[in-house]
Amino acid sequence: MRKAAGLWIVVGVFVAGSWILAQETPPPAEPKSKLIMGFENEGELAGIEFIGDPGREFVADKKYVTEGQAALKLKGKKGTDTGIEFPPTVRGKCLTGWEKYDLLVVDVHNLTDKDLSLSFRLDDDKSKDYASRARFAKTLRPGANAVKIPLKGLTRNGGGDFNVAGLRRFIGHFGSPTDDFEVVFDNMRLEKE
Ligand SMILES: [Ca+2]
Repeated sequence: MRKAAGLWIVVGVFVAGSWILAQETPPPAEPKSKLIMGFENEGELAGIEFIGDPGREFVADKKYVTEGQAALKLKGKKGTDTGIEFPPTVRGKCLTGWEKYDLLVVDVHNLTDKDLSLSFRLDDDKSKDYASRARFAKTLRPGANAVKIPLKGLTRNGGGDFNVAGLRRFIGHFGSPTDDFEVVFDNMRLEKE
């Protein structure tokens, strides 16, 4: 009887030791993907500015929703610069920690039957003019597009490294569209390759 009790004590110590070791394993690394904006409702868009006063509505159609329950449809006018601006005032909410990731990715569904040109402007803590900002442009084919902006090795328009850790402003816009257009945005996220 005493022998059996001793065995259980040994087993107990072993289990407890394993548990303690398990608790000491390092915390998991940064997740592979981090949501920046899910375009779910007006509350989530608080502080975000819209360039060109586009018509906008939330849509729940599964064809366009790639995250959560909703996506944001923007309706732009011919010849009117139209876009979404993440101003410096939202920095703590949306624009921090980007330097830990390789890509900014956003799903954009182009509802027209023509290509659309989507440009991005990024300002860091040293940006004062066009040369000291960064720019990235992407052609959207009709239908679904996953737009990817590389964050590693991003350079200023006038040369020199862009400081992603100091990101202050982020703008995605359609400059001088040749026709009225509609696009749906969803699942703006940071990703590791
Ligand atoms: Ca969503």
